[in-house]
Amino acid sequence: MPLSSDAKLTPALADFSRDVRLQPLAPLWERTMRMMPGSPCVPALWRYADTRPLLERAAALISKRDAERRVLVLENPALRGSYQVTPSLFAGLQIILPGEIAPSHRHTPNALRFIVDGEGAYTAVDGTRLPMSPGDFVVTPNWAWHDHGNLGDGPVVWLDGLDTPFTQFFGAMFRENHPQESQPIAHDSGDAPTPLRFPYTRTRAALAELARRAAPHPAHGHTLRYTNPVTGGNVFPTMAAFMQWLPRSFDGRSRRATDGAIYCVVEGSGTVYFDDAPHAFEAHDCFVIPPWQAHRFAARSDCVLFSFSDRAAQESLGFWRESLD
Ligand code: 1HN
Repeated sequence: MPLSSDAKLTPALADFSRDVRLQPLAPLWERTMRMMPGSPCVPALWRYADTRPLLERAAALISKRDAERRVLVLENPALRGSYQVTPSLFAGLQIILPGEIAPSHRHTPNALRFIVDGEGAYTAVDGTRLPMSPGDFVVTPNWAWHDHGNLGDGPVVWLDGLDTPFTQFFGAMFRENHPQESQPIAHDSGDAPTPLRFPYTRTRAALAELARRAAPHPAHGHTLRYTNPVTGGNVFPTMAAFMQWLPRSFDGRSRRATDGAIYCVVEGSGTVYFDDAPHAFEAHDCFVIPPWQAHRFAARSDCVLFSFSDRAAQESLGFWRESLD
């Protein structure tokens, strides 16, 4: 029983502690939990070379109708059984085959999709059909009806990011099915601008423009944050999303930040070091950088990296901090 002061564990104090705990009370001075940054979750990397064959097996074995959403959850190795990639976020890889429909529903968690591989899928969000191509980023705000389909001729894989742990934390998890499998479509966005869809062609052009105008940041290269075009703020109240470019041969400084982030490699290959442990990455690989985990990037070729994190929530709560080591 550690004591934070000079107090000695006398028989009287032990008696007192026992009496206190007979009621729903605890003496704060006996706590063992230290107040320090970081979380129980650990770094991890999921190679597409490993996840793609498993997604294909899932597609062969489980119908979209049975699964509702055919998702392999990126579960943090230190949080097995939780369906969480960090203590505040969910991430998963979803596969949809040609002709399949993922039926319409809505829920209180916010969701994002980042398209990894394959052409021809769409997601419908609150009456708008949004086409999805690799590198596109799509926003599904909380309580918006959403269903997915694949009008192409091959499988499509995307990364789902949700703030379900927030909703669970608050005891505010609600979901319901739409009466129809696919919600009625009022607009087909096609390539028209919508605040819900960020096409890769535009993001990539903006990154190239940024790289022409400014020197790379010593730790994170050239970074863009996705913003809501109406508010100018983050795309969700909880989650922030980013696209970053590491120039070829980039050798970044070590950094840590309090947001836990999930990365998806869009283009290129390189290495992320967690403390000093190297994890090589290729296009379509995903990895998680836990809160307050020291990490640095090295790029073998030009690398484009998508990421999302709980930084939006942390910033609005006044919690977010970053340090260059
Ligand atoms: C969900 O609704 C989707 O709509 C994907 O595609 C993943 C993970 C947890 C809860 C709901 C989707 C999800 C999810």
